This record gives sequence, structure tokens and C-alpha cells, in this order.
Amino acid sequence: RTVRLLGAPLDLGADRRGVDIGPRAIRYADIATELETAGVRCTDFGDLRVPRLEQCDAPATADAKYIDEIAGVTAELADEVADTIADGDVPIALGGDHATAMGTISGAARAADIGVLWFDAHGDYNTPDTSPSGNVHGMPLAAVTGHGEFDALDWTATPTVDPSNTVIIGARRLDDAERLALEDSEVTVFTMHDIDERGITAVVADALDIATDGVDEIHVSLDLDWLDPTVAPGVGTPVRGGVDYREAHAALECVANRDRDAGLLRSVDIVEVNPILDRDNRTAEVAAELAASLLGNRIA
Ligand code: DIR
Ligand code: MN
Ligand code: MN
Ligand code: MN
Repeated sequence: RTVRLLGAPLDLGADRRGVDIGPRAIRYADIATELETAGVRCTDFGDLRVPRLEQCDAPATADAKYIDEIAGVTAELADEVADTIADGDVPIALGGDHATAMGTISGAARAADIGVLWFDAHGDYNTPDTSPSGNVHGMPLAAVTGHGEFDALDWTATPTVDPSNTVIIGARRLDDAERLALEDSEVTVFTMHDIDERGITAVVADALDIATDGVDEIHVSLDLDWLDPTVAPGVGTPVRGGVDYREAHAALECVANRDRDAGLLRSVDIVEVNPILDRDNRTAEVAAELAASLLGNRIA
């Protein structure tokens, strides 16, 4: 199997600067070698062109800042993701902030029904109407599941993924309106409390059952703030109480095991690595190692 890295140095979806350096940091952390150790071939498309914040006009709307620019970048990413899949390869989008996932998922869902595993401290289920920040990286899961109004994103007129095949894992900070909207939705939310009570492997096994119910393939979206900040300090919105290093690997190994049996994994994104806030590129290194676990790396 061959993986194609798609760099998406998008930082218009979040307030903290620096996630635009994420793709480069993850490459320097040797993701290609990590993946080859896992037994997959790795090719690299390079980086998509992303407008720099300094070149953009002031945001047209405070409800969803830079949504037009983000729409342009994610539409291009969607095309690259769809092309990669059509070529028989597995796209891994390297973010960039989590708005990146709107491109990856909308591209991956063009020719198949897919489920989504969303590993994140946050729900990313805000809409322009509910978002307290106006930051689009807090909205991608709403956009792809057809929740809320996203006028700038024409593809959101029809839902891209079925919320009943969508699972958030590791949530520990939801905004109030976001929490209520999730309760009203068919999205499944496994919080850190669920992981504490039941263990990471049981939770991920359930998540896989839900995500794959009636669909053939899944998208895995990995926000590095899913991990505890002691393990992954280089993120813009750290939240204490996340999964530790071993839980993170165990989770992705569960996905890989199911993938080995059933050929599930369609597309991936690895997002929110912020090298400016990191220590010695530690978060990018964790990201590269986790990518290898997801693609089937095993100790024995
Ligand atoms: C927050 C932050 N819920 C927002 N979201 C983040 O701005 O909507 N997601 N950081 O990863
Ligand atoms: Mn996120
Ligand atoms: Mn997050
Ligand atoms: Mn629910």
C-alpha cells in the first residue's frame, strides 16, 4: 500500500499562529521513514498553496473568520484527496488547523459512503451561529455532517457523511451550544470519562462498529490536542486530561487491526501541530509515530 502526504499549511481557521509550519515539522520528524517501517510506501505531493494571513483582507464575517479563503484551500485539498484515492493510494493530509478536515473528508466522500473517527479534545461541532470564537477549526465536524449553515461552502448543501457513522473520541471540552447540538444529533461522543471507565481499546472497538455500520471505509481525523499536553505540548488549544502516549498508540493500533482484516482506511488527517508552541519538535514526532501505528506498524 502507498500513502501520499498532502501538506496543507492552513492556519486561517485558528487564532494562534504557527500551525502552518506543521506539515514541515511532521516531515522533519521523519514521517516517511516511520511509515516505511510500518511497511507502506510513502510519496509526498508537497504543500498546497495557502494564502498567508498577512495577505488576506480582514475577515468578511466574525462568525466564521476567513471562511472564503478556507473554502478555496479545502476545495483544492478535496480534489487532491479524491485524485489520490482514485490512484489507489491513501491520502494523509498534514495540517494545518482542523479546518483542513473539511477538504480531506469532502474529497474522500465523493465516491464512497464513509464513517469518521474524530480523535480530539474538542467537538469541532460549532457552526457560524454557535461559535464563541468565530474560528473555523471549531466547525469542521458540523460542516461535514450537514449541521448548520455554511453559505461559503457549497458542498455542505448535502451532508457529506452520515452523523450516525461519526464518532468523537476523547472529548473533554465542548462549548455549551455545541454540547446541546451534539446531544440533539446522531453523532456519538466518547469522552475522556468513557475512556477512563472502559479503557481505550473497548471504546475504540465500539467507535469502529458505529463508524463502519453500513459503510465500507472510514476517515481518521487526528487532532494532536487529543493527547495530553504533557505528551503533545505543541498545539494551539491544549486541554489537560487527554490520552497518554500508550493509549494513543493502542487506539490507532485497534483501528489498524480492523483495517488489516477489512481494508477500512480510506483517508487520514493529522492536524493542529504547532511547532512554535512545541518543545524540540516532540508533538510532530508523536504525530509521525502515531501515523505509523495507524498504518499498521507493530512491535511484533
Ligand atoms: C473551540 C475550540 N471549541 C472553538 N476548538 C478547537 O473555537 O470553537 N478545536 N480548538 O480543536
Ligand atoms: Mn479539532
Ligand atoms: Mn482540538
Ligand atoms: Mn447523541
